[in-house]
Amino acid sequence: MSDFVKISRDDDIALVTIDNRPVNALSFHVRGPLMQALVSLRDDASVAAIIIACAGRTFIAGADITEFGKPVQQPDLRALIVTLESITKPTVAAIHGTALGGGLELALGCHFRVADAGAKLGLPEVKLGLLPGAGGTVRLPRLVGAVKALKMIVSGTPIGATEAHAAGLVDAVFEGDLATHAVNFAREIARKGGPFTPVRDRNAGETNLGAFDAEAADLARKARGLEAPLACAQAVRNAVTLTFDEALAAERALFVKLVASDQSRAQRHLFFAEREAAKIPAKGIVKRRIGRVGVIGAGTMGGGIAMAFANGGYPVTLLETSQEVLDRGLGTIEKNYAVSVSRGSLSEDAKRQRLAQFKGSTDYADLADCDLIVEAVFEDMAVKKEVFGKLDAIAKAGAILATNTSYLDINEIAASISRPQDMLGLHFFSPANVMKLLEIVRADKTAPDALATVVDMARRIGKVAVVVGVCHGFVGNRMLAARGSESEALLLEGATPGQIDKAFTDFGWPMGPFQMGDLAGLDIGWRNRKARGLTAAIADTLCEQGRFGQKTGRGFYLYEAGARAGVPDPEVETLIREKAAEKGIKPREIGAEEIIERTLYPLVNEGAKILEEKIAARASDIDVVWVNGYGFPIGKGGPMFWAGLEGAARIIDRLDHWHRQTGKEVFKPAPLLKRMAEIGSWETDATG
Ligand code: T1G
Repeated sequence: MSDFVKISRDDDIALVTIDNRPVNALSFHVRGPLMQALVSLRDDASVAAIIIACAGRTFIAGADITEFGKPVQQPDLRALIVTLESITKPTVAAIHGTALGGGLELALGCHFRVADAGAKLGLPEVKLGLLPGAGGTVRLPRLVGAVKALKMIVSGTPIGATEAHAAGLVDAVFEGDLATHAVNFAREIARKGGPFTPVRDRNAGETNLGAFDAEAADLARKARGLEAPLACAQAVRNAVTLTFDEALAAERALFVKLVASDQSRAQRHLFFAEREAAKIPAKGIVKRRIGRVGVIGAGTMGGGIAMAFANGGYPVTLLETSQEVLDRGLGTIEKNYAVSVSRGSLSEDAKRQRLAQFKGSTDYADLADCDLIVEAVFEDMAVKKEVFGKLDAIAKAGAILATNTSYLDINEIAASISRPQDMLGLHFFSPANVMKLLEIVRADKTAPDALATVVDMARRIGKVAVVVGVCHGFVGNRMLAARGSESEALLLEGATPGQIDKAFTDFGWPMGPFQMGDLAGLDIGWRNRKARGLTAAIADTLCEQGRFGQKTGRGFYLYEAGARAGVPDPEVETLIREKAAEKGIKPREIGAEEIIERTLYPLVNEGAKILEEKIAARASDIDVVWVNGYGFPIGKGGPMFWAGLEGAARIIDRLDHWHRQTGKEVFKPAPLLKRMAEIGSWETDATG
């Protein structure tokens, strides 16, 4: 056999074990030996049943994503499943960990599936801009029905073993030694005798196509320009309206189209980019232990951060200046968990467990046993320095001291304490208990072990971590400022908030900049501008009128009776026209293309500058920031990946045009952007 596929026997039961760590992906070097094993066991009369299992922490997690876009090496996964289904003796997949994508599709080629109680099963290909390409869209409906299959495949969300058993996807669920249970299960099945019906020959049952199509239409509305969800729905519909072979052929055609698409390349880029972002030099570094976490500030950010840590299993000491403010903060946290319980996303028991993680205090001394302390106090340098002065006095040796500042100079704060090596930034995004992105800000003197410790911690609390350097706004907010630098000019020159927002939503953003401003609160930007002596004629006037957005019922849009979606406000449009007239600007028609050029091209350009300054280590890190922190459309892979799709030369040409028109620095093409146009890569060092 091979190092990757081994056969063992328990008398007449054959156990095929795949061992391709870390996730048993069905790489080429697995598929060949697996095919040989299946053929030999199929033809071996002494074998009564065949079990397919995996070594290590999980069953097969899918096809090998690194092989996409390269010539397919035979046998491919589909050929393996055809061979598997030609076997008349009983075949059983023994699933632990996560059976995903091609892994679950292989299991669907078996007559039976048994699972460890903690196992998860899913077809997440849609998250890679694909659909299950080895029969998953045709076989899964035959076990769980068309609508359940539709939901599983279009969402890409795995289900647990118990749910899978109830749905008919697995035939038995076991606790304990799965291999032994699987052998006993297989022996019993073989004893009872066949024939054993392959999944392909089973019936998907009655499908109410009206209900199916309604469900598919609802899912399509959420696709926001992504092709894969629509293809998934079509493939599942084919499974219950065409013959098996016709549906399989149609699935293949859809897969071939998707795998070559820019959207799938973008989403596969993001899959690896997120994992790459968490890789920092760790050789010889011993991470510090984080037992208890202290959070200073129980407001919106502090409360959300405290919840993020409690959700990740850390005990939290939450500190506020007074009992009244502390109680209010803890009350909000309890309310947030209660909402999750009412929505069914959290059990009562889990809510109790998480609340039990919290200890409230108004005394800094109570933070003395914390291994990590995060402050989320008012964004003011003097206030931050006062807080860190107190922490410097009471925190235990080796405790990591983190600031949640979104743009203040962390090096300046670090210079004010005796232990700058223990200091760094943890820039959470609001709501901190929900948003995936965590910018980990490495200050000049941050110790490598402190950095490695918090990168590891980020994974435990379910965050997507990106290590960034110190500058105003780090990566995300600095680029956001560049993206928004022309917003007022576009309004004054004739574009309405609705037209600008529509250009963004048509591009694939969940919402445009004015909708986002109204949602977050226009007063936040107003406060930032005042702190930095900046002005914005229209936005400042709106704030002076108390129009802060949704929370005041009026911002750039009007929100009737607390509606979430705003409607255009004639008063705002009059204000814009008045301000334009004051500046002698004659309004004109502004198209979506110009809006994108004057917002997203500066965004890319600022990213190039950030790379030049080594504030971000990789272009893909910037993509991870923007997709996970700001809703950049995943089908475009993030601003830096999208620049490759758009064409760096075109971006430079248009930036030059707007630079000539406006003289603004944000339009001056960065040298690295010009290099990207020449070599087609963002690599900043000579090694490329
Ligand atoms: N192919 C190649 N490498 C993979 C991989 C895969 N399918 N899955 C993970 N890796 C690498 C990953 O890059 C990382 O590498 C290491 O394994 C550990 O991963 C035909 C077309 C299984 C839930 O989409 O969701 O089948 O950084 O850090 O957090 O229809 O990995 O160590 O060098 O994520 O414990 C469908 C993708 C493929 C599942 C484990 N399957 N993987 O999470 O570890 S397409 C998927 C995951 C397909 C068929 C279609 C997760 C995980 P490195 P990790 P983890």
